[in-house]
Amino acid sequence: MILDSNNSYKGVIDRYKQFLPVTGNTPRITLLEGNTPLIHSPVLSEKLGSRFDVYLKYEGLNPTGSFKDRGMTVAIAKAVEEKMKAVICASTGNTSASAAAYSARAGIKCVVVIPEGAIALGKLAQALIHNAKVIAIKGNFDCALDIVKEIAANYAVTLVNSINPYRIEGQKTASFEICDYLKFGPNFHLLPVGNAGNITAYWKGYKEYYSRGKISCLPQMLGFQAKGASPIVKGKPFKNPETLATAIRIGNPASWQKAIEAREESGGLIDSVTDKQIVSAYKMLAKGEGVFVEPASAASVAGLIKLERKGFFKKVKGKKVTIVCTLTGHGLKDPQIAIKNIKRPPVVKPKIKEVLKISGII
Ligand code: AN7
Repeated sequence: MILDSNNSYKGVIDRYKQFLPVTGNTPRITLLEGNTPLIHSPVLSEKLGSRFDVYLKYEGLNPTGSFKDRGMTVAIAKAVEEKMKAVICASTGNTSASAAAYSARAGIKCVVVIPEGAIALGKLAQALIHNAKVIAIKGNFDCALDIVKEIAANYAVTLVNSINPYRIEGQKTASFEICDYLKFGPNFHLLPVGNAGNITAYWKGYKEYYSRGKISCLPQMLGFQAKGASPIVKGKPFKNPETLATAIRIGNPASWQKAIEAREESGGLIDSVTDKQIVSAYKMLAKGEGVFVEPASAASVAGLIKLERKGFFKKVKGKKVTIVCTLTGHGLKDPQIAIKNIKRPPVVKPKIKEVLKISGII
């Protein structure tokens, strides 16, 4: 925890103001987002071998349970500074939850357009309880994004999807935190890719720290799409993207070109992982590391395991190799997926003997 002289943490705008497009006039609309833990992963580090240290950047611990809050605090603060009274976004869920919460905090109107039936329950609940105007369309995320872009271009409402540059500015603070914590830049950074805003933001953050001399090595950016929604990997938009990781069910990413730039400039890659690989990593994180994430978030770890199996890391030089996987959202966002992947608990008579018999204690 980073504290100021009053022993209080004040959120990402305050902590990284010299790197952000904010002034003294920018309102601090914050829920104390950021400052998330970088958790060492013994299981994954061991899997890769003694030269490797794998860390998990657990973004599920942000106020609304996803990394979106870092960008939203800046986007909403700027909208308020610019005297806007309403914001709008399309969303696969987390953007809407974050936009709704920060709009409630700012006292402005929030409109969200979502693909009907394709949003995890927890996220929908968040948007609704924060009093956003939630509109479901009979279409997918890409279609919803087209609609809100058009509305924002013609009416007095600010678009808060990651096309909004303030979103990217806020989200780059995750890279800063990682470097500040490690005291150097990691060698590899893995993360899920949906609309490709986050990979754009992380890469921008790393480059800024590098150019200011805060780190002396830039990571290779390794992004992972779900196989059924992998337009960047395939080199063409997907008309009907499909994956159980609904957060990244996106067929035509807005920051496509920026993701390609991050890949090329960093010497990294963008690959895909199957739903099966995602679920396997999702369960492994929960069971092996005690870290509960939503399925889309597990794409980074699924990607790590896929690359490890292909021998990718064996070819990496260096005595010490540091790898960071971003876990973008909390597991409680999507309780239905969790329930689908576990055995229902047994029901027994309320007797000590009965409980002991199946408890595994004796
Ligand atoms: C948990 O909420 O696009 O590549 O509308 O919720 O920056 O899009 C969410 C994306 C990864 C992908 N993990 O990030 C939305 C939305 C989680 C996410 C992504 C999302 P980007």
